[in-house]
Amino acid sequence: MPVDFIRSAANARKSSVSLTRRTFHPVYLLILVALPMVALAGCRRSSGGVPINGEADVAPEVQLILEDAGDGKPVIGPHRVTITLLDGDGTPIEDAVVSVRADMNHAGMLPVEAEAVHQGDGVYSAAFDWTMAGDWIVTATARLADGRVKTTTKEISVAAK
Ligand SMILES: [Cu+2]
Repeated sequence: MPVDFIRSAANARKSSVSLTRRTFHPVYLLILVALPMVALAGCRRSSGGVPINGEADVAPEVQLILEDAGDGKPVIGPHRVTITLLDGDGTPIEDAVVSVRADMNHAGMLPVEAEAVHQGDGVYSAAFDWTMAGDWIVTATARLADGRVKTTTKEISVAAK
């Protein structure tokens, strides 16, 4: 009986040791895998895709065309995007307040924000600086004269100089 007890205690000890050994490694692996995922999730939440300033698109008939104003090869530094606003029958909307925000697709970056200026014929232009090479999510938000909001996002890849 005492021998059995000692044996089973020894076995229990053995198995708990091997258990710790077995769980030790995967836990670290899990942390290694989970950390970047958490960082990515935080980044997605803080960057584009969804209405960035919490404003939903409530003007489905309005067309908002967001374009890179350059030669299609944006590089780090000063930059412009063009926003064209048309109503349901294609008439330019000239009295909207249009703002642009750009977030990088990774965490830890400050967004870049700019107000767009109307150039005529429903075309608005916004100037800002790309502060880093990489993938940016640009959100254009137009507040229409009737108070409704039209918003869209576009991904723009910026190269180093
Ligand atoms: Cu960045």
